[in-house]
Parts: sequence; structure tokens; C-alpha cells
Amino acid sequence: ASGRLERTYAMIKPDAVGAGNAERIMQQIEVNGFTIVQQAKLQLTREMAEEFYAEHAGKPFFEGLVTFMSSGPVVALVLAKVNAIREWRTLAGPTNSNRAREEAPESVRALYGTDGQRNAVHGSDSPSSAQREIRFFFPNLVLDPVPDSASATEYI
Ligand code: DGI
Repeated sequence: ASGRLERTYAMIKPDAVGAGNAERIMQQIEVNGFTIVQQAKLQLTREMAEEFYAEHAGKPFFEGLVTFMSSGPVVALVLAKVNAIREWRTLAGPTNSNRAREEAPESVRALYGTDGQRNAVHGSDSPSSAQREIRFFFPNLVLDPVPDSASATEYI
């Protein structure tokens, strides 16, 4: 594989955890070549959800998003793979699960999501977001910098 080994932040949202799909989604993640580096089940407070999605504050869907994201447990994950950030966004699929079923029927959101809000999973959209989101959920995690050239098996 060419490209750079990366870490990204993934989250299984309350709809998918509540429906009993977290284990199936983690299997799909591993079958697609990601290493699950960290895993934690927790429930977000409203305040945590507001901070996590601060970039969307003021948008019409923000209150609904915060209510949904704090409505039940989530599974927080750190994933590693070559090009993990882009690869996990691709496996997750388009934001709206209905669009995902049309455009990417094998994606996680197509299989396990419902609509534009209840869409089963989150994925960081850039290296800076990945770093911020991993720190947000795993503040005590000490990770070595990813070397320029490494395979996921030799590293973690
Ligand atoms: O990175 P994504 O999760 O694919 O999308 P995003 O960062 O634009 O939005 C974050 C979440 O906010 C998304 O997973 C679901 C929710 N959201 C985004 N756009 C809409 C929305 N929810 C509703 N109801 N309507 C929207 O247009």
C-alpha cells in the first residue's frame, strides 16, 4: 500500500449502539484493514456534544444534533491504517444515510444509518480534526508520532 500510515477518530453514534450494531460495525472496520488502537464506550453530556460539534453551532440542525449525540452511549475509537482519515470517511459513506444507500450501498451509513442526522458513525475530516478529536476522547493517551514510513503491523 502506498501512502502514509495515519490515525483517525471514529465514533459509533447512539442510534447504532442502541440498535445493537456496534460489534458488527467494528467487524466491518477490521475486515477493511483498519487496526482498532483504542476503544471506549461512554455517554456524551450535552456540553461535550456542543464542544465536539462547535463548528456547527448556530446551524438549524445544531440543537437536534446535540440532543441526538447525548441521547445514549457511543463507542469512541482510534483507528490506524494507511490513509486512515480518507479511507474511514469512504467506508463510512456520505453524511446522509439515504444518499449513502444510493451512492455507496456497502458503506456503514448505508447499512446502519437512518437519515441525515441518525447516520450511525462519525469520522474525522482532516489530520488536525483527527488530532483534536482523539485528544478530546482520549486525553491521557500517549501516542508515538507516526513514522514517515511504517506498516500498520509494525506500528501498534
Ligand atoms: O462529517 P460528517 O459527519 O459527514 O458531516 P458534517 O461534519 O457536515 O456534520 C456533522 C453531523 O451533523 C452529521 O453527521 C449529521 C449532522 N448534520 C449535518 N448536516 C445536517 C445534519 N443534520 C441534519 N439534520 N441536517 C443537516 O443538513
